[in-house]
Amino acid sequence: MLIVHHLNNSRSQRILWLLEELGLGYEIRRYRRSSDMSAPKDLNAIHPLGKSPILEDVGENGQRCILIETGAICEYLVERADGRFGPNAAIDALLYRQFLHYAEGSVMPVLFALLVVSKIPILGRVATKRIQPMLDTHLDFIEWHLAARPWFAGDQISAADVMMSFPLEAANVRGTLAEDRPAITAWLERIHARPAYINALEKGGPYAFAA
Ligand SMILES: N[C@@H](CCC(=O)N[C@@H](CS)C(=O)NCC(=O)O)C(=O)O
Repeated sequence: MLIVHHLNNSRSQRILWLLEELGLGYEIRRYRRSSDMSAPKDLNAIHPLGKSPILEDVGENGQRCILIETGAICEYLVERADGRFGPNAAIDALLYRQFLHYAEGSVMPVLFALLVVSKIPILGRVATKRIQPMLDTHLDFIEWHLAARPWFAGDQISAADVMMSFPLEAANVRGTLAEDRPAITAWLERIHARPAYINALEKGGPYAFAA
């Protein structure tokens, strides 16, 4: 049995979306962020880092496996679904691997840095001016990439698109996408229209990034 330890308004929404796309059965344990956006301490009882998503897989013999990191969880679920949403003839395996890691490895750290400095008065404005161009470089690269293909790894949607959803949704709601990135905007519209995405939103509860 698959259990998703899910924090509202967070990266773990991607895991719910992927599970819905793959049609795998799962349960959700919900956790609510506090006013400073931190996760409740109950999550530390599941994993010492206390961050979401956490996937718990309980085997028929009661054996319990705990997995963290959205990208690793996506790969695990793709394997569980016999490779669906993973590389195939319509998916470039190298692009798939690259974007599966790029989302959390390169884009999210810049977005997180922007979020942190935006909360610092005066000096934060100076820091934002230094960091915003770093994000713009990523967004320009992504725009160029998506202008040439409908999905991140080729002609078919894959777990690479699932991984890229959170950083691009976060950039979008913070107003950092700007109108001159039509390929990214069209990609966001495509993912938001998918029935599995909509089902995941209904199941996951509050998620402020699907605008
Ligand atoms: N790279 C990790 C990041 C995990 C992470 O930072 N999760 C955030 C949710 S967006 C969290 O749990 N934040 C609450 C906290 O740090 O207290 C992943 O992709 O799973």
